[in-house]
Amino acid sequence: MKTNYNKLLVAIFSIALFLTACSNDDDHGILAPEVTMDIQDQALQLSVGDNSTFSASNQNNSVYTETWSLGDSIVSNADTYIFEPKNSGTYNLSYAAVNEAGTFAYEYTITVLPKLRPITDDSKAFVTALLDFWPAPGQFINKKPGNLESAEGIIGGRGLVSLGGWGGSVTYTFDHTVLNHADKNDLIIYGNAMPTFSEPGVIYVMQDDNANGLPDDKWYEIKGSGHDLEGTDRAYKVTYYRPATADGDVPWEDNNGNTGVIAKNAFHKQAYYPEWITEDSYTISGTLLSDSNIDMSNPSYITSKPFEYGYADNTSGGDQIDLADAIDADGNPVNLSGIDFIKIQTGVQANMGWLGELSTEVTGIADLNLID
Ligand SMILES: [Ca+2]
Ligand SMILES: [Ca+2]
Ligand SMILES: [Ca+2]
Ligand SMILES: [Ca+2]
Repeated sequence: MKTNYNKLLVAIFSIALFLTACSNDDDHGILAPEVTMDIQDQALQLSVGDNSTFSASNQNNSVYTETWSLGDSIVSNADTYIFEPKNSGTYNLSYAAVNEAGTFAYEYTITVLPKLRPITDDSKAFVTALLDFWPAPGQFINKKPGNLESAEGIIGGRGLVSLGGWGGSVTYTFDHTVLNHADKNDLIIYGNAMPTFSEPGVIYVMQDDNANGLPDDKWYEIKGSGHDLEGTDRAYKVTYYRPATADGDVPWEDNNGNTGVIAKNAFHKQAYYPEWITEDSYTISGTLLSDSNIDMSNPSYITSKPFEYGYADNTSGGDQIDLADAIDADGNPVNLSGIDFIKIQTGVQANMGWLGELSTEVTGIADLNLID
């Protein structure tokens, strides 16, 4: 009897010990994270230049590891994170508090809008500053209308600048953000095209997405009607070489191995290779447009019919451009609220005999909605 009683005591003690061990294994005294977020709204909107402070508060003195992630990147392991977006876009910010006993998680979707420069009573319709003039060689280069003075001549109004052969470009800014109005054209680019003589220039636009006033953001091409034509190539490159003498033709080679020259003609005797470029060659990249509209079958009456829409120096009277036609590098449409910078680049590569090389001219660039 005594023995049985001792066995029972041992059994009871063992069970008690087992239960104690079990309960210790269960939590070690650990509490699952109980957290509240000071910003509860999970869909937020900010503008570039704004910042927002996110905080998580521990509600039960539990001990845990905290992680703030922006997309796939961990951005903080503290209880607070200051979000200062440098670019517009949609951001996913997530917070997690984790320990052995559990996880607390919270997610935000933050829409960051670009900072638009407003139109004021003083805003000018026409571009207000030249940012870059980088022509290709050509018959008008190194004199009017193909010099720096010509490029500056369309600031604030009308003038005339020629960009030289394929790839030559000029870049300007406005004193305000040119808005992309829904279902409306937004820009007008004046040139000197005639009904049977267009010299289409590709148009690129940029939003000052990081709001620093510099054109260091992304260029988007305006998709014109020549985009899908045979011969259009969005990854084209040409290298121009300084000729041995100033009166020589300017040789070029493209990234497909083709070679040619910007040929001298009798009307323009100056050097065609830009004199201010100190290197003996330079390479330009951009979009090459199809030359299928050019008809040289009658050498004394060479014609270059316009594309339907979407280019500079294309139709007489000025080319209206819809910012809704902007596409990214992959050809996908982009939804721009407005643009701050514009670049125009000679788009067709053609030697038109006695007329010389095809070269885009620009005589004015304006916000269509500020033109009376
Ligand atoms: Ca528009
Ligand atoms: Ca910028
Ligand atoms: Ca021209
Ligand atoms: Ca022209």
